[in-house]
Amino acid sequence: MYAQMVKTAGSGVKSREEMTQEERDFQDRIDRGEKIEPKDWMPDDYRKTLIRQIGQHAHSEIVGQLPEGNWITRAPTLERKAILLAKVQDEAGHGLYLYGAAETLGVSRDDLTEDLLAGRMKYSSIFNYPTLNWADMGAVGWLVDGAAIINQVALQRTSYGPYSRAMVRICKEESFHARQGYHIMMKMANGTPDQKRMAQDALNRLWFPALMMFGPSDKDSVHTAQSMAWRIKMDTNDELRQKFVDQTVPQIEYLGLELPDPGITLNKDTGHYSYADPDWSEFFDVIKGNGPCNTDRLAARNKAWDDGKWVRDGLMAHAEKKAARVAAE
Ligand code: BYC
Repeated sequence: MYAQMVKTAGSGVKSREEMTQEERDFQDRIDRGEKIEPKDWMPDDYRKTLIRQIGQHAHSEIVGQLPEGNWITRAPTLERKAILLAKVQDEAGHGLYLYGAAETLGVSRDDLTEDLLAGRMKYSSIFNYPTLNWADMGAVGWLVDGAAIINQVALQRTSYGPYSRAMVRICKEESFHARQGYHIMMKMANGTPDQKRMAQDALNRLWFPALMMFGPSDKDSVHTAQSMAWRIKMDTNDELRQKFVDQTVPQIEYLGLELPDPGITLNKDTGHYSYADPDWSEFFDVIKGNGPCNTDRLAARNKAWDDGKWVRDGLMAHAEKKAARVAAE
Protein backbone atom coordinates (compact mmCIF):
# COMPACT_ATOMS: atom_id res chain seq x y z
CA MET A 1 0.00 0.00 0.00
CA TYR A 2 1.45 3.37 1.02
CA ALA A 3 4.80 1.88 1.93
CA GLN A 4 5.14 0.55 -1.63
CA MET A 5 3.98 3.82 -3.17
CA VAL A 6 6.61 5.94 -1.44
CA LYS A 7 9.33 3.97 -3.10
CA THR A 8 8.07 4.75 -6.62
CA ALA A 9 11.09 6.22 -8.35
CA GLY A 10 10.80 9.91 -9.09
CA SER A 11 7.26 10.04 -7.73
CA GLY A 12 8.01 13.01 -5.49
CA VAL A 13 6.11 11.26 -2.66
CA LYS A 14 7.74 11.85 0.73
CA SER A 15 9.06 8.89 2.68
CA ARG A 16 7.87 8.55 6.31
CA GLU A 17 11.26 9.80 7.49
CA GLU A 18 10.87 12.97 5.41
CA MET A 19 7.42 13.74 6.85
CA THR A 20 6.70 15.96 9.83
CA GLN A 21 4.80 14.38 12.73
CA GLU A 22 1.58 16.08 11.53
CA GLU A 23 2.08 14.66 8.04
CA ARG A 24 2.71 11.17 9.46
CA ASP A 25 -0.45 11.34 11.57
CA PHE A 26 -2.40 12.52 8.54
CA GLN A 27 -1.00 9.68 6.42
CA ASP A 28 -1.91 7.17 9.12
CA ARG A 29 -5.51 8.40 9.04
CA ILE A 30 -5.56 7.97 5.26
CA ASP A 31 -4.05 4.49 5.53
CA ARG A 32 -6.71 3.50 8.07
CA GLY A 33 -9.34 4.49 5.49
CA GLU A 34 -10.64 7.45 7.52
CA LYS A 35 -12.35 10.30 5.69
CA ILE A 36 -10.75 13.73 5.92
CA GLU A 37 -13.28 16.47 6.66
CA PRO A 38 -13.05 20.22 5.88
CA LYS A 39 -11.96 21.38 9.34
CA ASP A 40 -9.34 18.64 9.79
CA TRP A 41 -5.66 19.43 9.44
CA MET A 42 -4.33 18.55 5.98
CA PRO A 43 -1.05 19.17 4.11
CA ASP A 44 -1.16 22.22 1.83
CA ASP A 45 -0.48 20.06 -1.21
CA TYR A 46 -3.35 17.72 -0.36
CA ARG A 47 -5.64 20.76 -0.28
CA LYS A 48 -4.18 22.14 -3.54
CA THR A 49 -4.46 18.80 -5.33
CA LEU A 50 -8.09 18.48 -4.31
CA ILE A 51 -8.93 22.03 -5.37
CA ARG A 52 -7.30 21.36 -8.75
CA GLN A 53 -9.03 18.02 -9.31
CA ILE A 54 -12.47 18.88 -7.91
CA GLY A 55 -12.37 22.29 -9.64
CA GLN A 56 -11.49 20.68 -12.97
CA HIS A 57 -14.14 18.07 -12.41
CA ALA A 58 -16.78 20.76 -11.71
CA HIS A 59 -15.74 22.72 -14.80
CA SER A 60 -16.04 19.53 -16.88
CA GLU A 61 -19.63 19.09 -15.79
CA ILE A 62 -20.47 22.68 -16.74
CA VAL A 63 -18.56 22.80 -20.03
CA GLY A 64 -19.88 19.28 -20.72
CA GLN A 65 -23.37 20.74 -21.07
CA LEU A 66 -22.37 22.57 -24.25
CA PRO A 67 -21.93 19.72 -26.76
CA GLU A 68 -25.20 18.11 -25.66
CA GLY A 69 -27.18 21.30 -25.00
CA ASN A 70 -26.52 22.07 -28.64
CA TRP A 71 -28.78 19.12 -29.62
CA ILE A 72 -31.79 19.69 -27.33
CA THR A 73 -33.74 21.64 -29.94
CA ARG A 74 -32.87 19.11 -32.64
CA ALA A 75 -33.67 15.89 -30.77
CA PRO A 76 -35.78 13.69 -33.06
CA THR A 77 -38.83 13.24 -30.78
CA LEU A 78 -40.46 15.01 -27.85
CA GLU A 79 -39.47 12.13 -25.59
CA ARG A 80 -35.80 12.29 -26.64
CA LYS A 81 -35.89 16.06 -26.14
CA ALA A 82 -37.25 15.70 -22.59
CA ILE A 83 -34.66 13.03 -21.74
CA LEU A 84 -31.74 15.05 -23.11
CA LEU A 85 -32.97 18.20 -21.36
CA ALA A 86 -33.11 16.32 -18.04
CA LYS A 87 -29.62 14.92 -18.59
CA VAL A 88 -28.10 18.31 -19.38
CA GLN A 89 -29.80 19.79 -16.30
CA ASP A 90 -28.31 16.97 -14.21
CA GLU A 91 -24.83 18.00 -15.40
CA ALA A 92 -25.44 21.52 -14.07
CA GLY A 93 -26.42 19.97 -10.72
CA HIS A 94 -23.23 17.85 -10.71
CA GLY A 95 -21.20 21.00 -11.30
CA LEU A 96 -22.89 22.64 -8.33
CA TYR A 97 -22.28 19.70 -5.95
CA LEU A 98 -18.63 19.74 -7.00
CA TYR A 99 -18.16 23.51 -6.66
CA GLY A 100 -19.77 23.11 -3.23
CA ALA A 101 -17.23 20.39 -2.33
CA ALA A 102 -14.36 22.61 -3.57
CA GLU A 103 -15.63 25.54 -1.50
CA THR A 104 -15.19 23.48 1.69
CA LEU A 105 -11.45 23.68 0.95
CA GLY A 106 -11.44 27.46 1.21
CA VAL A 107 -11.71 28.50 -2.43
CA SER A 108 -14.66 30.47 -3.77
CA ARG A 109 -16.83 29.40 -6.65
CA ASP A 110 -16.28 32.78 -8.32
CA ASP A 111 -12.48 32.36 -8.16
CA LEU A 112 -12.72 28.91 -9.72
CA THR A 113 -15.02 30.23 -12.43
CA GLU A 114 -12.68 33.12 -13.19
CA ASP A 115 -9.77 30.68 -13.50
CA LEU A 116 -11.76 28.59 -15.95
CA LEU A 117 -12.86 31.60 -18.00
CA ALA A 118 -9.31 32.93 -18.20
CA GLY A 119 -8.02 29.51 -19.34
CA ARG A 120 -5.99 29.03 -16.13
CA MET A 121 -7.88 25.89 -15.13
CA LYS A 122 -8.59 22.84 -17.24
CA TYR A 123 -11.74 20.83 -17.95
CA SER A 124 -12.02 17.38 -19.49
CA SER A 125 -10.36 17.09 -22.90
CA ILE A 126 -13.39 15.26 -24.30
CA PHE A 127 -15.50 18.42 -24.46
CA ASN A 128 -13.14 19.98 -26.98
CA TYR A 129 -14.46 17.62 -29.65
CA PRO A 130 -17.55 18.53 -31.67
CA THR A 131 -20.90 16.70 -31.64
CA LEU A 132 -21.83 16.60 -35.31
CA ASN A 133 -25.14 14.74 -35.44
CA TRP A 134 -27.75 12.88 -33.39
CA ALA A 135 -25.70 9.67 -33.26
CA ASP A 136 -23.10 11.63 -31.31
CA MET A 137 -25.70 12.11 -28.54
CA GLY A 138 -25.86 8.33 -28.26
CA ALA A 139 -22.09 7.92 -28.32
CA VAL A 140 -21.51 10.72 -25.79
CA GLY A 141 -24.03 9.30 -23.30
CA TRP A 142 -22.70 5.78 -23.73
CA LEU A 143 -18.95 6.37 -23.99
CA VAL A 144 -18.36 9.70 -22.24
CA ASP A 145 -20.73 9.17 -19.33
CA GLY A 146 -19.66 5.51 -19.30
CA ALA A 147 -16.01 6.57 -18.88
CA ALA A 148 -17.00 9.19 -16.31
CA ILE A 149 -18.83 6.54 -14.24
CA ILE A 150 -15.85 4.19 -14.17
CA ASN A 151 -13.71 7.00 -12.81
CA GLN A 152 -16.39 8.29 -10.42
CA VAL A 153 -17.40 4.92 -8.96
CA ALA A 154 -13.80 4.63 -7.77
CA LEU A 155 -13.87 8.21 -6.48
CA GLN A 156 -16.80 7.39 -4.17
CA ARG A 157 -14.08 5.92 -1.94
CA THR A 158 -11.79 8.95 -2.19
CA SER A 159 -10.33 10.17 1.11
CA TYR A 160 -11.90 13.65 1.16
CA GLY A 161 -15.39 13.36 2.69
CA PRO A 162 -17.27 16.08 0.75
CA TYR A 163 -15.84 14.88 -2.59
CA SER A 164 -16.66 11.27 -1.84
CA ARG A 165 -20.26 12.10 -0.85
CA ALA A 166 -20.78 14.24 -3.96
CA MET A 167 -19.64 11.25 -6.04
CA VAL A 168 -22.23 8.92 -4.53
CA ARG A 169 -25.06 11.15 -5.70
CA ILE A 170 -23.49 11.88 -9.07
CA CYS A 171 -22.92 8.19 -9.86
CA LYS A 172 -26.62 7.41 -9.45
CA GLU A 173 -27.52 9.99 -12.07
CA GLU A 174 -24.65 9.06 -14.39
CA SER A 175 -25.99 5.52 -14.71
CA PHE A 176 -29.20 6.89 -16.20
CA HIS A 177 -27.13 9.08 -18.56
CA ALA A 178 -25.07 6.19 -19.88
CA ARG A 179 -28.18 4.05 -20.29
CA GLN A 180 -29.98 6.74 -22.32
CA GLY A 181 -26.92 7.04 -24.58
CA TYR A 182 -26.74 3.30 -25.14
CA HIS A 183 -30.46 3.26 -25.88
CA ILE A 184 -29.97 5.81 -28.66
CA MET A 185 -27.11 3.67 -30.02
CA MET A 186 -29.30 0.53 -29.95
CA LYS A 187 -32.01 2.30 -31.94
CA MET A 188 -29.55 3.60 -34.49
CA ALA A 189 -27.44 0.47 -34.80
CA ASN A 190 -30.63 -1.52 -35.48
CA GLY A 191 -32.21 1.16 -37.65
CA THR A 192 -31.81 1.98 -41.35
CA PRO A 193 -28.42 1.42 -43.05
CA ASP A 194 -27.81 5.18 -42.86
CA GLN A 195 -28.56 5.24 -39.12
CA LYS A 196 -26.23 2.29 -38.55
CA ARG A 197 -23.52 4.06 -40.55
CA MET A 198 -23.97 7.19 -38.39
CA ALA A 199 -23.73 5.11 -35.19
CA GLN A 200 -20.50 3.50 -36.45
CA ASP A 201 -19.06 6.86 -37.44
CA ALA A 202 -19.85 8.37 -34.00
CA LEU A 203 -18.20 5.41 -32.28
CA ASN A 204 -15.13 5.67 -34.51
CA ARG A 205 -14.72 9.41 -33.89
CA LEU A 206 -15.32 9.36 -30.12
CA TRP A 207 -13.49 6.15 -29.14
CA PHE A 208 -9.98 7.58 -28.79
CA PRO A 209 -11.11 10.89 -27.23
CA ALA A 210 -13.06 8.78 -24.68
CA LEU A 211 -9.89 6.80 -23.86
CA MET A 212 -8.09 10.12 -23.30
CA MET A 213 -10.57 11.07 -20.55
CA PHE A 214 -8.63 8.87 -18.11
CA GLY A 215 -5.55 11.07 -18.48
CA PRO A 216 -2.07 10.34 -19.84
CA SER A 217 -0.53 6.89 -19.57
CA ASP A 218 0.77 6.11 -16.08
CA LYS A 219 4.36 6.72 -17.07
CA ASP A 220 3.48 10.33 -18.01
CA SER A 221 1.04 11.03 -15.18
CA VAL A 222 2.60 13.61 -12.87
CA HIS A 223 0.06 13.47 -10.06
CA THR A 224 -0.89 9.78 -9.76
CA ALA A 225 1.72 8.59 -7.25
CA GLN A 226 1.02 11.30 -4.68
CA SER A 227 -2.74 11.29 -5.30
CA MET A 228 -2.86 7.53 -4.73
CA ALA A 229 -0.74 7.77 -1.61
CA TRP A 230 -3.31 10.25 -0.29
CA ARG A 231 -6.19 8.16 -1.67
CA ILE A 232 -7.44 11.13 -3.64
CA LYS A 233 -7.25 8.76 -6.62
CA MET A 234 -8.04 5.11 -6.01
CA ASP A 235 -6.71 3.67 -9.28
CA THR A 236 -4.16 4.71 -11.88
CA ASN A 237 -5.18 6.21 -15.21
CA ASP A 238 -4.24 3.03 -17.11
CA GLU A 239 -6.13 0.77 -14.68
CA LEU A 240 -9.33 2.75 -15.18
CA ARG A 241 -8.82 2.93 -18.95
CA GLN A 242 -8.48 -0.87 -19.06
CA LYS A 243 -11.72 -1.28 -17.08
CA PHE A 244 -13.47 0.97 -19.58
CA VAL A 245 -12.19 -1.01 -22.57
CA ASP A 246 -13.12 -4.34 -20.94
CA GLN A 247 -16.63 -3.08 -20.20
CA THR A 248 -17.23 -1.39 -23.56
CA VAL A 249 -15.98 -3.92 -26.12
CA PRO A 250 -18.77 -6.45 -25.41
CA GLN A 251 -21.27 -3.57 -25.65
CA ILE A 252 -19.91 -2.69 -29.11
CA GLU A 253 -20.29 -6.31 -30.13
CA TYR A 254 -23.86 -6.42 -28.81
CA LEU A 255 -24.68 -3.38 -30.98
CA GLY A 256 -23.35 -5.26 -34.01
CA LEU A 257 -20.89 -2.46 -34.76
CA GLU A 258 -17.30 -2.85 -35.87
CA LEU A 259 -14.55 -2.28 -33.33
CA PRO A 260 -13.17 1.27 -33.68
CA ASP A 261 -9.63 -0.07 -33.23
CA PRO A 262 -8.83 -3.17 -35.29
CA GLY A 263 -6.09 -4.06 -32.80
CA ILE A 264 -8.56 -4.85 -30.00
CA THR A 265 -8.11 -8.49 -28.98
CA LEU A 266 -9.03 -10.46 -25.90
CA ASN A 267 -6.02 -11.83 -24.05
CA LYS A 268 -7.37 -15.14 -22.78
CA ASP A 269 -4.65 -15.41 -20.11
CA THR A 270 -5.37 -12.07 -18.45
CA GLY A 271 -9.06 -11.78 -19.37
CA HIS A 272 -8.39 -8.21 -20.55
CA TYR A 273 -8.62 -6.67 -24.01
CA SER A 274 -5.47 -5.23 -25.50
CA TYR A 275 -6.03 -1.99 -27.40
CA ALA A 276 -4.19 0.82 -29.16
CA ASP A 277 -3.27 3.91 -27.22
CA PRO A 278 -4.78 7.20 -28.33
CA ASP A 279 -2.50 9.69 -30.05
CA TRP A 280 -0.95 11.25 -26.95
CA SER A 281 0.47 14.21 -28.86
CA GLU A 282 -3.13 15.09 -29.83
CA PHE A 283 -4.18 14.77 -26.17
CA PHE A 284 -1.46 17.14 -24.94
CA ASP A 285 -2.30 19.55 -27.72
CA VAL A 286 -6.01 19.53 -26.73
CA ILE A 287 -5.31 20.14 -23.03
CA LYS A 288 -3.00 23.02 -23.98
CA GLY A 289 -6.00 24.71 -25.61
CA ASN A 290 -5.52 23.65 -29.22
CA GLY A 291 -8.35 21.13 -29.68
CA PRO A 292 -11.06 21.54 -32.32
CA CYS A 293 -13.52 23.34 -29.97
CA ASN A 294 -11.44 24.87 -27.12
CA THR A 295 -11.93 28.43 -28.35
CA ASP A 296 -15.69 27.99 -28.88
CA ARG A 297 -16.20 26.34 -25.48
CA LEU A 298 -14.43 29.09 -23.56
CA ALA A 299 -16.16 31.79 -25.61
CA ALA A 300 -19.56 30.23 -24.80
CA ARG A 301 -18.78 30.06 -21.07
CA ASN A 302 -17.48 33.65 -21.04
CA LYS A 303 -20.61 34.86 -22.84
CA ALA A 304 -22.87 32.99 -20.37
CA TRP A 305 -20.97 34.56 -17.45
CA ASP A 306 -21.23 38.07 -18.92
CA ASP A 307 -24.90 37.66 -19.92
CA GLY A 308 -25.72 36.38 -16.43
CA LYS A 309 -24.22 39.39 -14.64
CA TRP A 310 -27.58 41.14 -14.21
CA VAL A 311 -29.00 38.02 -12.54
CA ARG A 312 -26.08 37.77 -10.11
CA ASP A 313 -26.27 41.51 -9.38
CA GLY A 314 -30.04 41.25 -8.79
CA LEU A 315 -29.63 38.30 -6.42
CA MET A 316 -26.87 40.06 -4.48
CA ALA A 317 -28.96 43.26 -4.19
CA HIS A 318 -31.91 41.20 -2.96
CA ALA A 319 -29.73 39.35 -0.41
CA GLU A 320 -28.26 42.64 0.85
CA LYS A 321 -31.71 44.23 1.24
CA LYS A 322 -32.99 41.17 3.06
CA ALA A 323 -29.97 41.14 5.41
CA ALA A 324 -30.45 44.87 6.12
CA ARG A 325 -34.16 44.29 6.85
CA VAL A 326 -33.36 41.44 9.24
CA ALA A 327 -30.67 43.54 10.97
CA ALA A 328 -33.15 46.43 11.42
CA GLU A 329 -35.84 44.20 12.99
N1 BYC B 1 -8.61 16.38 -19.72
O1 BYC B 1 -1.06 13.62 -13.65
P1 BYC B 1 -2.31 13.41 -14.38
C1 BYC B 1 -18.08 14.18 -16.86
C2 BYC B 1 -4.25 16.83 -17.05
S1 BYC B 1 -16.56 14.51 -17.50
C3 BYC B 1 -7.95 17.50 -19.37
O2 BYC B 1 -2.67 12.02 -14.71
P2 BYC B 1 -4.52 13.59 -12.49
C4 BYC B 1 -19.21 14.50 -17.72
C5 BYC B 1 -4.13 16.88 -15.54
O3 BYC B 1 -5.07 17.81 -14.98
C6 BYC B 1 -15.33 13.78 -16.55
N2 BYC B 1 -6.81 17.48 -18.63
O4 BYC B 1 -3.52 14.14 -13.60
C7 BYC B 1 -19.73 15.80 -17.71
C8 BYC B 1 -2.69 17.30 -15.37
O5 BYC B 1 -2.55 18.68 -15.68
P3 BYC B 1 -2.38 19.81 -14.50
C9 BYC B 1 -14.75 14.66 -15.50
C10 BYC B 1 -6.37 16.27 -18.21
O6 BYC B 1 -5.31 14.74 -12.01
C11 BYC B 1 -20.77 16.14 -18.56
C12 BYC B 1 -2.01 16.57 -16.51
O7 BYC B 1 -2.99 16.33 -17.49
N3 BYC B 1 -14.17 13.78 -14.53
O8 BYC B 1 -18.17 13.73 -15.77
O9 BYC B 1 -3.79 12.78 -11.48
C13 BYC B 1 -21.29 15.19 -19.44
C14 BYC B 1 -1.35 15.27 -16.06
O10 BYC B 1 -2.34 14.28 -15.73
C15 BYC B 1 -7.03 15.08 -18.51
C16 BYC B 1 -13.15 14.13 -13.75
O11 BYC B 1 -12.65 15.22 -13.80
C17 BYC B 1 -8.20 15.15 -19.29
N4 BYC B 1 -8.89 14.07 -19.66
O12 BYC B 1 -5.46 12.57 -13.29
C18 BYC B 1 -20.78 13.90 -19.43
C19 BYC B 1 -12.73 13.06 -12.75
N5 BYC B 1 -6.35 14.07 -17.96
O13 BYC B 1 -3.70 19.83 -13.73
C20 BYC B 1 -19.75 13.56 -18.56
C21 BYC B 1 -11.81 13.59 -11.68
C22 BYC B 1 -5.29 14.60 -17.34
O14 BYC B 1 -1.23 19.40 -13.64
N6 BYC B 1 -10.45 13.71 -12.14
N7 BYC B 1 -5.28 15.92 -17.50
O15 BYC B 1 -2.16 21.10 -15.26
C23 BYC B 1 -9.56 12.70 -12.17
O16 BYC B 1 -9.87 11.56 -11.84
C24 BYC B 1 -8.16 13.03 -12.55
O17 BYC B 1 -7.98 14.42 -12.45
C25 BYC B 1 -7.78 12.56 -14.00
C26 BYC B 1 -6.34 13.01 -14.29
C27 BYC B 1 -7.84 11.04 -14.08
C28 BYC B 1 -8.71 13.17 -15.05
